[in-house]
Amino acid sequence: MEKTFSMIKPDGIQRGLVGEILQRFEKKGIKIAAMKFMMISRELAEKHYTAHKGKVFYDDLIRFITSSPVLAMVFEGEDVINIVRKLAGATSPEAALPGTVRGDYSLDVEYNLIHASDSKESAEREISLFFREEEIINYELITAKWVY
Ligand code: RTP
Ligand code: MG
Repeated sequence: MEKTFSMIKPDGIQRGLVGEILQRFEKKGIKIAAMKFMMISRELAEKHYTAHKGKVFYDDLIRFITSSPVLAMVFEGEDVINIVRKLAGATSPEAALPGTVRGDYSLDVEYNLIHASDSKESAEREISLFFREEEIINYELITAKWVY
């Protein structure tokens, strides 16, 4: 089973979309392995978005992600990295398809509600940035045998 890092961004919290977004992942059958409601420090934001340092949107992105709480999460499942990216939707609002979180609820390339790791390497890096090992819960999801 694969793990991925995902996060409901400040706009998702402020717009009251936490339940709506989480429900999509739960209904899909994806297992929640960890969850933390938190403020992101500037230091953590810079580490998380290090790949974007120097881009025109970088300063705005750091300001946005540290402006209000986020819900950081670890999801677990088969091919879950790709699947969570698909459910999140494309970055730009005109490309994000209906049925995805961004396609259904976002009109902005920056305020796009959700983050999802884009590769196995990113997932491992981001999980370890946000969670200590003991915060990732290893348990049996009894519905799993009906999902897989
Ligand atoms: P994420 O990392 O948050 O899952 O989003 P992503 O892979 O779809 O997009 P990425 O290229 O990694 O960009 C990270 C986040 O930066 C903001 N952004 N703003 N103003 C802009 O042109 C712009 N481009 C990207 C978005 O919040 C994006 O999710
Ligand atoms: Mg990204």
